Formats: sequence, structure tokens, C-alpha cells
Amino acid sequence: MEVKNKIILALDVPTTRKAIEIMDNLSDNLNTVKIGYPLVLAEGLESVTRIKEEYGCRVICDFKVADIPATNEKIADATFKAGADALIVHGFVGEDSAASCLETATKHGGEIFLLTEMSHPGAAQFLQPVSMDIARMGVKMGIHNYVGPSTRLDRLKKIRNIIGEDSFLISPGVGVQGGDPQDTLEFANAIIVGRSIYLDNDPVNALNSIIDSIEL
Ligand code: 3DU
Repeated sequence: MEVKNKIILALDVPTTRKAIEIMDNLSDNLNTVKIGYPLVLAEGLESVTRIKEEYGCRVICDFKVADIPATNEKIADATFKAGADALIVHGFVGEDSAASCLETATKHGGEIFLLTEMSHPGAAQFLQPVSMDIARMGVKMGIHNYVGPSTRLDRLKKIRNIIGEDSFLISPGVGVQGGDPQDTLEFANAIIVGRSIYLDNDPVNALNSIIDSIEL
């Protein structure tokens, strides 16, 4: 997977119209976006279809899927039918639940990203003690793509060591949450950035500044 400029834009905006306005200005420098609940709950999965069609970019749906296998299958099926290329899936619910998403993704020619450890302070409370085991489970399952935190680089490094150099690791938490783009890219293949770009008065300049600050 080749992520242009190693940046995935998190499109956590309230309307498809706003997402389009942002993408009209930024799409030359991006080929991958992440769409999650903020946009899809407001505008429906149609927003995923629309962004995909309009820009031809890769769309990763961040639904942090964490249900029983039968329900995960339905969630994954609807997501890929809407045009998503990949789906972010929680690992803590166990192998059967993640496998259900993986099988459904494969059926649609799509991919999943296994979420290991999250980037916010609360991740230390329950998730952190099991996050390396989640990464190990992913390796055992043959999962290629992972999500890990840019806010704790010591942990991101450990995740990278577990999943190996050939796996694809993307990392949120850059910018507003405190993570540094270049430092994160020492361990991650691409960074996920949202508010530092779409909340800036000049999103084009914000994106360009991040691109200038990293080694491509
Ligand atoms: O903090 P930002 O605005 O740059 O957005 C980060 C995005 O990544 C946002 O969509 C959030 O829901 C997602 N994310 C995390 O921030 C942390 C995780 O561990 C997983 C996903």
C-alpha cells in the first residue's frame, strides 16, 4: 500500500459538503483518507461512496469494529459494499471477531487494519496491558495492516518489532494529540492526521507544512 506523502487525512467533519470542500483543496497531495463515525453517522455510508467516487482515493473506514463475529460480518459487508477499501477493527474482542472482518474484507477484495493500542491517555487504563498480545494475535492470523499510537513511541516501536518490517503500520495521534510526524514515521509507514489539518485556517498550508517536515 502506497500512501502519498505518508499522510492519511482523518475526515472527521460533520457533513459530506465540508469533506468535499476540504478534499477539493487537498486531494492533489493525498491518496488515502480515513472516514469514521462523525461523518458516517451524520451523512450515512453514502459519504464514503461519494468521497471514493469523487476523488478515487483509498478510503479506510474507521469503525473500530468490536462486536460478535456475526454482527461484525454485517458491519464489514455494508462498509465494503459502500466502497471502502479497508476497515479498522478492534483486536481486544478476540480472534473470532477479527477473523469475521478479515474474511468479509477478503470476500470483497478489501483489507482490514487491526487496532492494537490507542493513542489517548485512557488507552493506558484497559487496552495497554493487552495491546502487544493483540499485535501477536494479528501476526498469528496473517493480518498485514495495523494501527498503533504516535503518542507513545516506545510502544509503537514494540508493536513494530512484533508485527515485523513487512507489515503496514499506520499511526494516529500526530499533531493535536501531541505526536510528532517525523518521529512517528521512524516506526510507522504512514501517519493519520485530522484536526491539525482540517481545523487550520489554511488546511493547504497545514498539510504542506507537515509534508515539508517529514522525510519522504
Ligand atoms: O487527533 P486527530 O484530529 O488528528 O485525529 C485522529 C484520528 O484518528 C481520529 O479520527 C481518531 O478517531 C482516530 N484515532 C485515534 O486518534 C487514536 C486511535 O488509537 C485510533 C484512531
